[in-house]
Amino acid sequence: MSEQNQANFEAKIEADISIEPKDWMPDAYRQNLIRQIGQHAHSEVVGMLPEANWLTRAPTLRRKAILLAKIQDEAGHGLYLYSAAETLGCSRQDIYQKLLDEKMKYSSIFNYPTLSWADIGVIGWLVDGAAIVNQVALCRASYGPYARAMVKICKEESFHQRQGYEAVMALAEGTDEQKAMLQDAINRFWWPVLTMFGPNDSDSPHSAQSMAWKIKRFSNDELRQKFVDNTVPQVEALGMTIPDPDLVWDEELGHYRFGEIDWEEFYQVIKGNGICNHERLSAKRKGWEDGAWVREGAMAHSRKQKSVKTAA
Ligand code: FAQ
Repeated sequence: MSEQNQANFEAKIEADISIEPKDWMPDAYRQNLIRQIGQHAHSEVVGMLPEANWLTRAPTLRRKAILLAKIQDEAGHGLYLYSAAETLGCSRQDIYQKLLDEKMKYSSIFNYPTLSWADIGVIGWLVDGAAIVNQVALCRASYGPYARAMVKICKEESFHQRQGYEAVMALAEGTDEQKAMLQDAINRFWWPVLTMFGPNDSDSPHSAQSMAWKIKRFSNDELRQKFVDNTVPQVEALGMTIPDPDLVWDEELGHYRFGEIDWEEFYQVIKGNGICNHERLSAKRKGWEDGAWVREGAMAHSRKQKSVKTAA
């Protein structure tokens, strides 16, 4: 039976037929998805914090309304992804607790501070921009609920990316101080954004299996290269520069070649030693504790609804 199950599963993967929650799947496939989707969900909700830092200081009411809506969208992405993870049999509370206990990761990028208003435009443009490059590929992930969640998320992320670019365009066309503020934000975010795609393929323990299972359709390095190729012309169009002296267009390759990423910094950040790791997790722990009464109220309401239904 188990051999037959394995063979059916492999045949579906081979034929690009999505795996659905009630289908048989190898436990390692299930656990790998819980890991990736869970970390992805955590990234969405931790990612709300750096942007929230500027909500009360947005330069105009219009910018504030846009930022508020964007942050709300990220919460929604977290919800879709926690729901997708739950279809694999894990509990949302359990994986969220693992985030709070530092047993599950979230994207390294959100451990960098947002020091100026330009950082908010740069997050929309570059961070959401990198997220889309990665996530468009995930719309074809072999696990149905993950792939379907990604379709809606990608639509919203691409709107976020455009609003980010519109915000940085305003700075690029502004005063010398605004231009300098934008350049400084690009200088600080460029390298950390490149690490969003994960370690180089040769150092990525999960990639080979995830690609064989068609969870990942492209490798970390392939997606990183795609992002660089897409983004360099956008930086140039703004009249800004990229903080990489080794960046060069390679006519033969048809790609930009870029300098060495500081992987030591990346591993320090994902180990918990980044600039804002402590602050981000403290904020999430406080949110969890402060929100206890809401959860209790919601559970009491749902218990009451059930008992009314049973009585009727
Ligand atoms: N940060 O073997 P691999 C967003 C970990 S959403 C932290 O290559 P994999 C939207 C990795 O988990 C951004 N950890 O792993 C937004 C693994 O650790 P583990 C999030 C990282 O899974 C915008 C270990 O290193 N997007 O930004 C990172 O095959 C604005 C070995 O790595 C997603 O999560 C990292 N950068 O490939 C929200 C997309 N990179 O589990 C708010 C879905 C690697 O063994 C505001 N995820 N690690 O302890 C993926 O596509 C993949 O999980 C990768 C990593 C590509 C991130």
